[in-house]
Amino acid sequence: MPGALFGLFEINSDTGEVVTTTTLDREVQEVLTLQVLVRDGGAPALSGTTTILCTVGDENDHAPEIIVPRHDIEVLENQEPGLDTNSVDTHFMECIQHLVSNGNTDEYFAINETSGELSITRALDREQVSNFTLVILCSDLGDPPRSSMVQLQVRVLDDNDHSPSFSRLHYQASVREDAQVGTVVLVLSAVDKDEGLNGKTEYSLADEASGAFTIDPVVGTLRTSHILDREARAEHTFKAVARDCGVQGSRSTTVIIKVHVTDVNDNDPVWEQNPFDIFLSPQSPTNQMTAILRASDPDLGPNGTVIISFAEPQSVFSINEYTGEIQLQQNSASEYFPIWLQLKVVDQGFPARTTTGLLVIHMEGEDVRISFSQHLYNGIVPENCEAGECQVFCTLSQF
Ligand SMILES: [Ca+2]
Ligand SMILES: [Ca+2]
Ligand SMILES: [Ca+2]
Ligand SMILES: [Ca+2]
Repeated sequence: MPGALFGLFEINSDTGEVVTTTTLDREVQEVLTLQVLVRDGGAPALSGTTTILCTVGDENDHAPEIIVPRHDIEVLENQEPGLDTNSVDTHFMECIQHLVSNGNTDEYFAINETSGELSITRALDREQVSNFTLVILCSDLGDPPRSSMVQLQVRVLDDNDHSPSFSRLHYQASVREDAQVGTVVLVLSAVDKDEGLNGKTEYSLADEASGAFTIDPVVGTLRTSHILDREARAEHTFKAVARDCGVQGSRSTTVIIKVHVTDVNDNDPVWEQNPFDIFLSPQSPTNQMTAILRASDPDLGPNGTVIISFAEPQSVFSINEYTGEIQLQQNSASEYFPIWLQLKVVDQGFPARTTTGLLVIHMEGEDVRISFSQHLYNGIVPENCEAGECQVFCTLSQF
């Protein structure tokens, strides 16, 4: 009979079979009420009515709908497990089961099967895994079961849990003592695995009281900051510090640096005594040591090894070039005393440096007289010097 549901059903007028003419939706109307009229063929026709209650059976035709507050989640690393990271809030969640179906690297996450509450199973380590793409599967228990999926991006926020790490346990380097100011001695490198400022390293020096070295705070280049002097200090030991820029408390690492200053031949040999006087008597024996000349050189190795000799070859005296021993070689009766002999001492550096000296040999009973202590005096007088302003001193000796 005509009604609200007219058109949804039709009836076979011979057999009385009622069939649907369209698809029914339980979620629109669960119970349908039909009025059916039956009439015979007599005259007058007799009729009757009846009511059919048609219940639309449930079919699991809706997948669960998932609503999440946000798809991007941020979690700080090193947080204790049990702290909720987020809840997957669901709708139409009758008998819904939740499951992390994908992206759960190393099983860092767990989801409450019924409530959908997502949590971490242990502390996250950003330096190990910094991002997760979790796929959450929500299923109902219908027949057949239906499910929906949602994708969550989890970004692990950095905690400053790493100190800068130098590439070596300690550093050693050598630098020439005549290196120009600013010479690169070493380039330090420290790595900090953290992110952003937590991983940004700055370098500085500690216990470097001499001020001979500086370090570039950004790139770690260690340079000389003034002229070095091996003879004053042959080795410098100090520390370098790499500190991160963590805002919530920085972390640092210290490393020992040893810098060896290598020698340069920058010192002339020095006589222990100059001029050097020897006093002979007519009985002085030949071929025996009469005196020892000494000279030293503060440089290292060959640069500081000295060889002593006469400036000009001469026959009356000999000199051992290594020990400085002077010997009378022949009878000196015919000589005029005192005798002045130019000496030289040469180091073994390259190039070698030379210092001259004077040996004065006296004979017992020689005339006492006043003489200049040196044969040759060197003086430097600046140009444009006013008269009487510049002086050169010559010393006299009395014998
Ligand atoms: Ca750090
Ligand atoms: Ca970290
Ligand atoms: Ca020297
Ligand atoms: Ca030197």
